[in-house]
Formats: sequence, structure tokens, C-alpha cells
Amino acid sequence: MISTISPLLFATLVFGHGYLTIPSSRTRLGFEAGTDTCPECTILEPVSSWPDLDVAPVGRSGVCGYNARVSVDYNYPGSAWGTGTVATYSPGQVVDVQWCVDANGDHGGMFSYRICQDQSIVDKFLTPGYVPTEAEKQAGQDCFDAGLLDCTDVSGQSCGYNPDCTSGQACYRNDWFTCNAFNANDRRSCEGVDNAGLNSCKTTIAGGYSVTKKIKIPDFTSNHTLLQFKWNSFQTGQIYLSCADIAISGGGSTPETTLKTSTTSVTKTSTAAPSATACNNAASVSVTFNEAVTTSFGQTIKIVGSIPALGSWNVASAPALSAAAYTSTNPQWSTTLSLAAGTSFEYKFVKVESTGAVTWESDPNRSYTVSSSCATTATVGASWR
Ligand SMILES: [Cu+2]
Repeated sequence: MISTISPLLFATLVFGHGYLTIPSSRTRLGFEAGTDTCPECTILEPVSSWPDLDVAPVGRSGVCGYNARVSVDYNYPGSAWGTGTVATYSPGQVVDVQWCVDANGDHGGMFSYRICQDQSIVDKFLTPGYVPTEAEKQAGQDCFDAGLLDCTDVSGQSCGYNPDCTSGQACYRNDWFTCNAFNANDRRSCEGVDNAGLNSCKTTIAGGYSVTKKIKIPDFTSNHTLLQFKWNSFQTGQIYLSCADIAISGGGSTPETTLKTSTTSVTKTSTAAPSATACNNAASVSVTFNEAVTTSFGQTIKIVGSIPALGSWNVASAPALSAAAYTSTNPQWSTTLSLAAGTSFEYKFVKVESTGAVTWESDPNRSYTVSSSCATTATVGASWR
């Protein structure tokens, strides 16, 4: 990159940018559903993003982002996101979170994760068909600002200051996470944080680099709330916002949740921070499949796929999901299957009528690889397509 080009000119010349990938953000789900053709292009701009990280009003972008390039608004549930949750955490749990920065738009700066603990505010962003007002969007952002999940909350995690920020500036804080120096010769900018390989995550312009950190879930429970990702660009007057629909359950501790889907690689590199505790690799993993799908009385949802545990593509022998958690506002079908670590398979959800008639999800097949790491549980969030 040529650093002598003015930031504003540069911003008009290149796309790039980033979005939350783990847990699966609404943006990622929109991308995987084909609704959003440039997930890294959900940008709040032009705004003051640096050095004061919290001064910019969110405006139309709201707390979850508005992609003006493709006119997709993530501040309310869409067909592929927002009606169910993609991960369930527990209060106090330390979890991996990841975002993806495009190779052609790595603007440096700092990033953060937040949870708003006022359910009545968050609910404005969970109601299908309801478009939050700009005042509600700003009230939402104020609540997320108050719910910053500090880097320093995670014991053993190194939390640094941004080298492009000087002592006395508003950006001089280590509760946020930081990218490396914008013009560093080695491990520059956000790409350099993990030094992950190109295409370690999916972007549409020049390929992405994953950036993985740990956050500590606050002492707060909710059946459906939002985790917000916010990246303030150092180079350009841009802020990137994404949300993931999550649950925080008080029912005991849950090991780390990992999400993998067919279209995005979430490979962690060996340069990522080592986990805090050693473990034996799990032989099998309890994988919970949550499928958001509206059904009527008499219909059953099954998961059918390429392995015997999923009926070997035979619907009659495929396991059914449970509607125990199904409500009209959160139409979630769910099942938990014990699957051998490292198993890869393809699958679809199917809707089975009381008559036996079967409706398949649209192509392509979904795919999944059971993790072979410390985790003994994993959750896959999906919506009918
Ligand atoms: Cu950009």
C-alpha cells in the first residue's frame, strides 16, 4: 500500500474492510445466504473514527450495521438471520471471537466487543418487521458502549496500546483490542495481529485474514441478545459494525462453542494465542444443531446427511429435531448429536408433513466438520433456506 495517498482519496479507491465471523454475525449469515454480496462492506461512514473511538453517532447504521452498497439492514431480523441464536454461552465464560479483515482494506485501528445488558433496548433489534428508529439505534449504541467487554477481563490475555495512538489521546486505552501499527514493516495493522494466512476467513474483494481474540461473557443471562463487534479504522473515517444473535444461559458452564460452516474457513493459525488450559483432544463432540424455521402443527424438522448418524441421506432414518424451545418469536428446532471428532459431512434440514411428504432445503448442501480439539460441545445455528 502507498501511504502517501490521502486517507479520503484512498477510501474511495479501495474497498476491503471487515466483519464479525465467530460467532456468526448477521452479516456472515446474510453473506452465506447470498443476500449480501460484500459482507466486509457494512460501513458507518464518513465519520470521526479516530482518535476518539466513541464520538461518532451510529445513525442509520445502527448497532448491527447497514450495508449501503447492497442495501441490507442488519438492525432487524431477516430471512437468514436474527430469528434464532447462533451460539449459547454462559455467564463468566471465556470464549473465542473472530473477525475477518479484507487484504485490500486493512485500515488499522482498534476493535471491541460489547453486550448491552438492557433487554428492552436489545429487543428493538430482535423484532421481525420492526425497523428501529435512529433514536433507538443510538440508545442501543449507548447501551453497547456501556457494556464494553474489556480485553483485560480475560486473565492471561495480552492487551496492548495502539502504536498509532499517543498517550493523552482518547484512543490510548487497552480495554479495547488493538491492531498493529498501520505502517509496520512486519506484521502490519490488523492482519498482523494473528498473522493468519490469506483466506483464513472469507471476504469477497481480496481475501481475508482472521483476527481471533478472547472475551469474557458478563454475568447476565438472556435467551436472545446481541454481541456487537465494532472496529474503528485508523486510516479512514470508517467504523465497521456487526452483531451476532446469541443466548447467555445460566444453566451451568458450557465449554467453548465453535461454529463452522461450508462457506467460511475458520482456521486458526499456530500464531494465535495459546489457550489458557491444556486438554486432551475429545474423541467425540456433542454438536447442537439449531434451525430457525417456522412450522405449523403436524410438521417435523429432521436433519439428514451423508453419514449414518444423519440417515445417510435417507429421511426415514434421519434424526428429528425437537421443538421444545419453539416459540412464535423464536421458532427454533434443535437437536444435539454425539459425533466423532474430525468427521466431515454434508447435510440439509428437511420439513416432514404428517402425511410423510418431505420438503428439502434449497441447494447447496450444508457441510460441517466436527472439531478435533479441546471442545466437547459445539453449536451450529442455521435458518431454513
Ligand atoms: Cu475501507
